[in-house]
Amino acid sequence: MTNSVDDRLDAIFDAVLDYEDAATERLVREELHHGTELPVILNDALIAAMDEVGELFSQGTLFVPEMLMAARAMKAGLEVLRPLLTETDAKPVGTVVIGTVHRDLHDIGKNLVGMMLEGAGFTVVNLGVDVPPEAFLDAAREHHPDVLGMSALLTTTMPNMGKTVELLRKEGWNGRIMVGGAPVNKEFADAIGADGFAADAPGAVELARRMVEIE
Ligand code: B1M
Repeated sequence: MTNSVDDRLDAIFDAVLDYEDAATERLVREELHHGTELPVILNDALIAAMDEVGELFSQGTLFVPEMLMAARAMKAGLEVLRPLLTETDAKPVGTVVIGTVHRDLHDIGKNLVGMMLEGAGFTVVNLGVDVPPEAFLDAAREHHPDVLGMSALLTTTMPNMGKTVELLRKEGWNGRIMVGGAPVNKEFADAIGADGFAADAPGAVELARRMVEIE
């Protein structure tokens, strides 16, 4: 008997919540072989599992070590999808420097944004996590990106986006600045003087494309 696609997506969701790296990786691989669309696996299983983890953390039924283990399982699944997300025959369209802001260690969403940008033909320089404003400035000077992207997942680290924009502009860097991450919104982006906000990875690709076109 073959399980339905919903059952199989539930199994991936459960594997992340059971912190099973190997099972998550295997089930995602099998799901691709079943022909399930990549965004469905991503949104309905992997990201849905991380949302559930966040919910359980808020309720106090799951703690930081578990959150970390779930993130590791999610990353194992994401690695299976990486080649499909990054493969492209598009001509190079521009360069994006991307990083998670100072004092913030969340990188799953930022990495996903990076992968999708690569898939859309952008050259991506990924600075990692906990990136201080000065390091963004150094990277802007070194790589001359068309777009500089910042990610923040904590309300306490969002102000570091503003500090980075301030430093970049004070030092005369005039490229486009894009921000994103769960607590960030358009009003915040406008308030700190960023050029744009994207709510998710496909939105970030669309925004980066627009930013390159209007340069
Ligand atoms: Co953290 N954490 N965490 N955590 N964590 C959240 C963010 C939280 C919402 C959980 C909760 O309370 N429900 C909460 C933040 C509350 C707040 O400030 N509003 C929280 C907290 C409190 C903390 C700690 C402070 C906990 C503690 O120590 N007491 C601590 C802080 C550490 C630090 O950063 N200094 C902490 C630690 C961690 C781990 C390290 C254990 C781990 C991260 C591991 C890793 O990333 N390598 C972790 C995790 C996994 C989460 C949750 C559960 C999942 C995040 C995630 O990966 N989501 C998260 C709860 C949640 O988000 N539901 C939570 C999946 C990912 C695909 O989505 O990152 O939103 P997301 O990215 C999306 C969009 O936001 C957007 O596109 C992506 C794809 O669609 N996007 C961009 C992201 N960046 C973008 C950039 C762009 C454009 C779009 O342009 C440049």
